[in-house]
This record gives sequence, C-alpha cells and structure tokens, in this order.
Amino acid sequence: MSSNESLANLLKEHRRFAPPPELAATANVTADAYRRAESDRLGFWAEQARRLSWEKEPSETLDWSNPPFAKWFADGRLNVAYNCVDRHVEAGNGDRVAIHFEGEPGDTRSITYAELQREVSRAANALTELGVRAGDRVAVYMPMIPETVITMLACARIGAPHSVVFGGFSADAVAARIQDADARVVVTADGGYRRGKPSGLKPVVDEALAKPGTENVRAVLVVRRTGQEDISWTEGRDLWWHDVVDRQSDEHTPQAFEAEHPLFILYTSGTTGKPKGILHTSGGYLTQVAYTHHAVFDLKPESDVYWCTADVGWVTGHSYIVYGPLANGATEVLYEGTPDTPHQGRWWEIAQKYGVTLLYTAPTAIRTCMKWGDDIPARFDLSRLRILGSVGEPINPEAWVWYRKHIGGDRTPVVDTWWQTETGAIMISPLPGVTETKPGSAQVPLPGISATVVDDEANEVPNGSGGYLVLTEPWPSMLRTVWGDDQRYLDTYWARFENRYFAGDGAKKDEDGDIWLLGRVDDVMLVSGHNISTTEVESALVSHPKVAEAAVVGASDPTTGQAICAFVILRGTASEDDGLVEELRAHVGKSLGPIAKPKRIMPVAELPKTRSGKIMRRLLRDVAENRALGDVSTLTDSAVMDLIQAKLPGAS
Ligand code: 6R9
Repeated sequence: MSSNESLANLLKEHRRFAPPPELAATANVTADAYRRAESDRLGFWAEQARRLSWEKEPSETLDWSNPPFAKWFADGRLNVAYNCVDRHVEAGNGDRVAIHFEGEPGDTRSITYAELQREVSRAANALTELGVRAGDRVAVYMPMIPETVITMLACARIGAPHSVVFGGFSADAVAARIQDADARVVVTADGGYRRGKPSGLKPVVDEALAKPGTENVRAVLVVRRTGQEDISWTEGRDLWWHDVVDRQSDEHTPQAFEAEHPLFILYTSGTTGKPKGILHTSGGYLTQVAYTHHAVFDLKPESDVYWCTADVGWVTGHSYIVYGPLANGATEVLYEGTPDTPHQGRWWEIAQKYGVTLLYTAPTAIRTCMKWGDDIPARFDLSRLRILGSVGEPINPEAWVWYRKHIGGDRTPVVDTWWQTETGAIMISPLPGVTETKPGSAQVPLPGISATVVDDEANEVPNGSGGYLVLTEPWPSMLRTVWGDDQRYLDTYWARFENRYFAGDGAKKDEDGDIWLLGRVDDVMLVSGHNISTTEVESALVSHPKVAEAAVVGASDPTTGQAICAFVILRGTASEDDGLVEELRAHVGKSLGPIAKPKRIMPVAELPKTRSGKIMRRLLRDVAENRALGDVSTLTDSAVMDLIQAKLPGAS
C-alpha cells in the first residue's frame, strides 16, 4: 500500500478531548496498566484471569507451542455461567438487577441476579432433559428477549456450545449454519417485535429444517413471544418453552469445564464463500471480555446502568451484552426493537427511564440519529450518561463529535472500540480515564494487546503512514480456529504475514503513533495508481453539513483504473438541487485533495446494511458497475437495493 502515503494524512483532525478529571481520578484502570502489561504481558493476563472464579486456578497462562493454535489457561477449570450469574448471588448481590428488559411494544421485565440464576438453572435442566450433553451444539434463533440470554447462559452452564444466528437471517442462512455446526437442538421463538409488528421466527426455522443436512436436529424449543396463532407444529420435535422449561427445578449444579472447552461458534458472513464458524473457548474469552468491559466502560457495578444496543446475534451482543457485563455483575438494559418505534426518541426515552450511564452503540445508529435531528435527543434527560462507546465501523469524526455533544452533553468521553468476531473482545480503544481522545480514531491497543500497522512486506510503517492492521502477539479471547476447518483459519488470518494475525483492515498511524482504521482492505480503491480509503472519502462527505451518511466504492473505470463513486443520504431538510453534487465534490477535493473527488455522487434514501449496521459496499459496487447483485441474504432490508437501482440513469 505504498502509494497510500500520498493520501494517508490528508484528512486532518485536530480536535482533542481530555478525560474528565473526576473520571480520571476514580477510573478502574489507569496508565499503570500499560506499563504493567508492557513489562510482563503474560503476567498481566494471568492477573486478569483472577477476576474470574475458577474451580481450578490455571498454573499456565499461554501455550503457544503450536502456533497459531493457542491455548490459554489450559489447566484451569471453570464454569462460564457460574461466573456470570451464581457467583454474584453468592457474593450477596442476588437482589441486584441484571437485566432491565424493554420489549418493543412497551412490556417490561426486570430480572435480578437471583432470578437469573433460577431461570438459567431451569433452562439448563431442560436442555439436559432434551438430551443435550457437553460438546453438543445448540442453534439459537431468537429476538432480543431475556430468554435469549438465558439460553446462551444455560448452554454455557452445561458445556454445550451455542451458535446464535441473527433473527433477521433467511431460512437458507439458518440452514447453512445449522448444517455446518451440526446442531442438535434449536431454540427459537414464535416471533419477535420489529417496527411495531410481530415478525415470525419459527416459520423460518421450519423452512430451514426442511432442508437436507439438518436431520440431526432432534428438538426445537419455542418461546412464546408474539402469540401468533398460525404457528405450524411438528409433533415429536417442537416443544413450547413454557411446557418444558417452566416445570424444571430451579436448581442446577454447574460443572466446571476446561478453560479451552468450546463456548460458542459465531458465523461471520465474509464477502465470499461460505460463512466462517468462528470458534471461541471459555477461560481466555471470559477473561478478556470481563477485563475490557471493566477497563473500557469503567463499570462500577453498584451504580452504573449499562446499555449495549447491539443485537445478541452479533459478536458485540455475545461479548458486551451477555458475557462481559454479566461476568462483571453489571445492571444492563436489553431492548427488543428498533430505535424509531414508535417514535424517533425511543432510545433516549429508554436511557432516561433507566438512568443509563454507559452506552455502547454503532456509528450507523449515530448517523441515523444525526439525520433525524438534534432536537430529538434534546427532549430527554441524558444527564446520567458518563461514557459513550462506538463499535462496528470507523466512526467519522463528525458523527463522533455529534455523539459526544448531543448525547453526551459535551462531557462524556467517547471510546471508539476496534475489534472483530475473531478477536472476541475489544483490542484497540481509548481508556476513558486515561486517553486524550481524537474524533475518528480508535487510537491505542489496550494493555496486554499488541497491534501495529505494516506495509506489503510486513515492515512496520513509520508514524504518519498507512498499511495493514496486524496483531503481533496472541491474546486470550482470540478465535481458536474456524469450526471444522483449521486450514481456512491458517489461510485467512495467518498466511498473509508470517507470525502475525492479519485483520483484513486498512489502517494508518498518525504523527503520535495513534491508529486510525480505514475500512476493510477489500474496500480500498485504486485510483490512477493511488490507494484511497473509502472511509476517508466517506468522512469527508459526512463532514459537509448537508450529508448525513455516505458510502463510497471504487467502480472500474477505463481511464483511472477505478473511479470513486459515492452514495449519500442527505440530512433532514437538504434538497438535491442542481449545485449540490458539484458542491460535495468540491468539498471532498478541499478536504482530501483533488484525486479523492468522487467521479459520481448519487443521493439515495437508504444504504444497504447488514443487521449489525455495516454498509454492504460489495452490493453498491455491483450497482456502480451495472452488475447483477451478489448475495443479499444478510441484508437488513432487500427493498433498499431496488430503491437505489431505480435511481440509476437508464433504470426503467
Ligand atoms: C465487533 C465487530 C469486524 C470489522 C472489523 C472492522 C470493523 C469494527 C471498528 C471497525 C473501525 C472500529 N470495525 N469496529 N472499524 N473502527 N471501532 O464489529 O465485529 O462484525 O466481526 O466486524 O468491523 O472492519 O474488521 P465484526
């Protein structure tokens, strides 16, 4: 990516925000943690592992004798669910609320740790009655309701790895994941509420289970959530949760498993080929999600109310709704629905109602709220918020600053957290009581984590240059392999550079050595011999007051190799008048240089996104190059593509 240097630092961002002094004074983690981890990385992680309750404490921290197949804490034994639930009850915190559930229609339920212990025990007993044994895989296809968290913890409790599939995925996607994991039981619901209406889940499972390769599923456990009546039923296979789980004993003795016992498989869509089943195990994973949640969100379990808006079907939901916060004894909000049901202030209403202090969401949600207008959050009392997190995509500086100002009252630190399904937990992020933050940058590897940016030849780039993000040392919550496919694990992550984990993201180091993420390497454009990052052009567009969101792709071009093609969503009142496109091109030219001016700019109403909020640039490239669309099965709303295509010149 050598020519990237020409553009690597054209987008200047000079705003800086120091940690609030009160937060710095009482922060869970201070600058000492970096020094401690620097001097003894493994010793540091061994200390973090002691946050957990082990039936047998590990004597060995890392076994890296067969790289890149890591074993962390290999001779330790623990039960993950015990760590997330029972131990808090035993410590006298059984009356603390674990989950404040808010259903989309407005139904609510608060569950204490003592209640959670009973519910998880019942579900564990039910799964055992259904013949699930340690090592058997359980597929979970659920809405965002407490039973989903309970099911995941019940699986963990009996050592049965779960494979959670997004509630928005199609029957084909569900079937492919059930087949690949060879799941024995499926836990689902009749449906869930989205955008004010029930949307069916059980019918999708029925369709998936009619496909070959899913015959090993012997039971489907169904939570009644929406009460739809036209649910079809396969006798001998389908069972209502309330019939099977409710009658179980609410006591269950957790058994300890080895630290490397599989905890879950989570499929990443990937851009090509079949989805990869990312395998995570128990002790190292739980250590790092617990530590990072404690460090990055500065969680004070007695007083904080934490809310991660992600779906549990995404890794963010696994690590920062279920395992990290519950291992730390947090009180958290779980919300079923969409942010604009029944009105665009729903999230802020929920934050006000529960006194949310720590919020974790995605840039796409922030940009959507920006588009809806500043006046909406302004109607609610958000004064208890003290830290705001971002994850999922590079956050454009304008969105970052808006988030801090309009949600965080210009007081709260914003922590931009970089990580992946594969990394299991946060890897690069500011620490809210330590780091002077820079809008748009994830900045520094967390204590105990080693990341850097390298060029094509694997040489570390100097400050001020761009290249590929790599992780240079193993970390506790790293993926252990691709389920059933060690070769794919080696080829995808460890073949590009020797002894370094290739994350697939472009990145640059600024003059201070801080890391800025530039999007997936596959998305980088090559224009007249210059590598140009889609993220930087998007950020330049979003910094124009009339633009709410932008997605940029490189479309093949006879003269320049690739030409920059931008899709933009305009803000509130902006209109698509004659001069606008020219104005935006000039704006990008001024921010980044003439080479980065988009050749085409198309205002659109929506952008194609996955359920975790990532823009599917691959589909936009298909549009820009007039090709038939590739796989759309992981798209939130496939009608979006029809709208975009209808706007193209020549569309009928
Ligand atoms: C947690 C999650 C991973 C990819 C990752 C990168 C992008 C995530 C980011 C970010 C820039 C951040 N990504 N967080 N890019 N800044 N703070 O999103 O996992 O769904 O596996 O996606 O998301 O491109 O490689 P996953």
